[in-house]
Amino acid sequence: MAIRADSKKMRFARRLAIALLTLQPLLAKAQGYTARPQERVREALPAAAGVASAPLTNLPARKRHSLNGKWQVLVDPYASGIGDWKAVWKDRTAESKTEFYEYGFDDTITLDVPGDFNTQRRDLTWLEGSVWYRKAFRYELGEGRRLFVHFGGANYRADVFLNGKKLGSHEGGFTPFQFELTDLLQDGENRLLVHVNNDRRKDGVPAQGFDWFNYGGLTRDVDLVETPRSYIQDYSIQLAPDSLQHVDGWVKVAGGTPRQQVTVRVPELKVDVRTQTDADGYARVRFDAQFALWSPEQPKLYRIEVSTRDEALEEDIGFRSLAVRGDEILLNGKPLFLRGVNLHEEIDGRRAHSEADAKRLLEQARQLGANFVRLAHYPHNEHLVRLADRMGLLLWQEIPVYQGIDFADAGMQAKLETMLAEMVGRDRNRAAVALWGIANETSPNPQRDTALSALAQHARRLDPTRLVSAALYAPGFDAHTLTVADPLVASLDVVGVNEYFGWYTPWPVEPEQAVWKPFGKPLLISEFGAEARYGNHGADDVASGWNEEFQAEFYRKQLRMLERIPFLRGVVPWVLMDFRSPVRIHPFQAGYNRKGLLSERGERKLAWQIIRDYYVEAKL
Ligand code: GCB
Repeated sequence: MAIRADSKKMRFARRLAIALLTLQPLLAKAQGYTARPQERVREALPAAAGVASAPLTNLPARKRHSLNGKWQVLVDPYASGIGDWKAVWKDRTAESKTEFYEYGFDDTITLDVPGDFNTQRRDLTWLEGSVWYRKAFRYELGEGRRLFVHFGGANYRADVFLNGKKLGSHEGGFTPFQFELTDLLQDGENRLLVHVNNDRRKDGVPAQGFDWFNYGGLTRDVDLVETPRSYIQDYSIQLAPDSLQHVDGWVKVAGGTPRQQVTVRVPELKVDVRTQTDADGYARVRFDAQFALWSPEQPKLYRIEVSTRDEALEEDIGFRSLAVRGDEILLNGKPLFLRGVNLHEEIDGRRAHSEADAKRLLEQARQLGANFVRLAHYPHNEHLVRLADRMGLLLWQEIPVYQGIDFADAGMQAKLETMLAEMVGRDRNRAAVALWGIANETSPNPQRDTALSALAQHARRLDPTRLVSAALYAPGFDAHTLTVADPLVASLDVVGVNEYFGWYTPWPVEPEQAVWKPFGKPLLISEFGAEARYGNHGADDVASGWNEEFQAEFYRKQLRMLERIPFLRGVVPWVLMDFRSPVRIHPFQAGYNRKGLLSERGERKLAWQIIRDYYVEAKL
């Protein structure tokens, strides 16, 4: 943290006072919230994309002070402290003899951040309600510097306060957000208070019914991030669509004047580009280079330097191209088959959150022979995505548009677009991310069709360099023919289909006889799977036995069908590991969805080998 001499601090305070006096008429208009609203951004040049809050990109390269660690907490199951009655957010202590407040923080109840609250204290296991988190910190901010508090994710809704003043709220459990603290910092101690609520909501994304554990709390890293007055907010340094050597990107500089000089360098390739910001703070970046292209076989990353007069950031970025040609997916111009696996962000019966967690999970995927991981059913933490970049694992990343979304809700479209922008904004420079998933198992109807086709367009505006997909419900059977009739197919680049023939749906014909009707686009089987409890053995044709033999046979049969689909471009078994789900109430399930190829402890079921052989030996 910056420690400054007092005289400098006083000069700064004086200047600030003068600035505040000048700004008074404007400030008087700002009611209630004193924090600066998030900068509104255009996500891509030159497209007229929507607007969204824009957390700083590339946190690892910034001057940061981590707020991870123990936070004091107050458990508030009925969210009684959020209104004016208890007003926990005012964070008061009694000062007169007659005063008292029905809340208080001390060090006897604390929780680790990052981490879900449900698994850290027994009494919080089933909590779907509110927890107040409090952290005190001191920060000496130098003259001309800015400070932000950045949250990697808080499930589901967060209201953030500093020293009793509201900074703002954020909805959505899996994407980053931030608030500026610059003008609100106090000398000495500052108190950050976060009200996190994980109620399942009818208008939520996901909505009220979902097949995973609703881990609540400050589940991801929290950082104070310091920047200069004018700072690099975000950038996209990516190959132009359909090009293997031309970069067409942009850098967004916030808080500065137009025509600022921006430099982008790739020292290894002797690239040195100088460009200028426009009136909106965007500088376009174009150059050609002979890249060693990123691929799962060769996940080459280049050190990129982005700088202005005030700031210099470095980041490792891979360059690769993704495209669709007819029903093929092309990586760097060559046809690609995705040997995938689905993954939940869970490990050791808790929400995964660290790089070490990510490493354990992705290593398992690699041992299976996968080159592709579908991050179900929400954006996973940034550590994992960055690691996938280095390991050479392609990713499908999706927003939690899961069964039961209320597309009729008036605020829904804006919510979906914001979530999508937050996900894309965080990971737009990650070579690993190949597909943006916009939905999983939503039933066609006019409202949903309109909403999701608009969302697909929004994804393309936000990021023209990746492919847009969604996981659709299983096709219908007519005699031997399977037809994917969902109108959303028209809006997607790659069509994901979840099918559970042989588990939820009986096989209407023998797998070899099933004929999939082509629809002119690449097909991924984005889910297929059956349950088995690890170590449980029995007949391979009795589903209710929950045994490994049944699960293995399920996959053998499935592969007999899948091998016969000419336009199949990838398979993604459901799921890598057993995961917690309160809707799984059979004694053999015991609160776990048991469709894992591995148990929750990483033990290999028989089905693991079936998929591994298919991936490794068949050399697809
Ligand atoms: C699905 C869902 C997934 C479930 C899975 C299951 O279709 O997309 O979230 O967990 O089926 O096991 O039922």
